[in-house]
Amino acid sequence: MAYSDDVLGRARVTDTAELEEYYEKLAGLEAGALWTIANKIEPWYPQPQSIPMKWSFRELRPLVLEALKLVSGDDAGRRVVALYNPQRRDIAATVGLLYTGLQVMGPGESMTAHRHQAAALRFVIEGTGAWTIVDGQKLKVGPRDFAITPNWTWHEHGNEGIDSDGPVIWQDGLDIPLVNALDAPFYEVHPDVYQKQQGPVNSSLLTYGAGRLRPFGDTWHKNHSPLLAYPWEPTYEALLNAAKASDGSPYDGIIMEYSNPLTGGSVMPTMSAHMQLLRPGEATLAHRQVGSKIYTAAKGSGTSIIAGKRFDWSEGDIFCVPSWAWHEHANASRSDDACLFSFNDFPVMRSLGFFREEAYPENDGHQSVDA
Ligand code: GTQ
Repeated sequence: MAYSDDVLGRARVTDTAELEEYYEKLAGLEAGALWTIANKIEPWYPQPQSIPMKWSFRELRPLVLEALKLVSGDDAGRRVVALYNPQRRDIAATVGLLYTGLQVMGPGESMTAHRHQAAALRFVIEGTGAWTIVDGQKLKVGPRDFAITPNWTWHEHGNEGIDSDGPVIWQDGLDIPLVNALDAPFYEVHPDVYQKQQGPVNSSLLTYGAGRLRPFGDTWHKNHSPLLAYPWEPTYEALLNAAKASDGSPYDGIIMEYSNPLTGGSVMPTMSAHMQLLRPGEATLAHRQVGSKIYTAAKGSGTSIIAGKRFDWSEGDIFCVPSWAWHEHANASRSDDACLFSFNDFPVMRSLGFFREEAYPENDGHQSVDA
């Protein structure tokens, strides 16, 4: 594949004084000559404005906790420290059209109910008292649990711990920048401020949590998973079991997608999430995909090389991989496993026919690292 623009079929007009004058006349009519921007707006391959980044949990944590003293949950709406990619601050994106942030809730706190067009997911980083009510269903979530708030579902959350339990910090992942890029956002506050809890706690887990078994004659018809919470213990167990049976992926180690138990597909139509296990000493090969990914170091420590840049991570750190960026991961420990949680916009790419995946072709599948 030739990437030179100096070929037939690419714009290669040399501007002259006469053309400049012509462009000005077009600009005066809010129009323009396509050939001046054609190669920019139709690049050969994805050119994300987002760059690979890592946010250190050790550095962010004290600032996240400081927000507890500075703003009340009610005034802030959600007390969240958002993570921005430098060129994407204006659209509040962490990478591509995905957003993430660290939300903190003190013991006994609860936030009011609302719903929005954007879909949300949660990954609990620390604290034991977290709960959320999603469309009437109360879910309790602990460290490394994953939960979803599908788009336009009523949701509110809080921390029912007592003072000695300490605050909860969980990671929010939303497709806000995507929804806004499509000019499709809506938002509503709940007419009763708080929802009424319906049914027992974790009822979706009680109903749909058995994996291979599904309720016979079930009439669930929504476009998101009926299972709203995915606890850590069975997730980790599934990874350990799979590691006994297979070598997993050369690019991702042992990797599982949190799936809709009825369809086997992604949990929500715009975002999917994974948990992956890197065995002691494991280093994966590099690959790239169309789609943006946000990772959280869930367990252990390691290093990822993203677009030739090295990022060391340990528990709680968050890092991102822009679309079409080469990336590979390594577990830093020779004795302990490491786990990475991640979420992505692959369901969007797949449903639009945009998804592609490629293995790094040179150097035995590993990138050279920038000095
Ligand atoms: O919990 O609904 O981090 O609406 C940002 C926007 C969380 C939420 C965020 C939100 C939420």
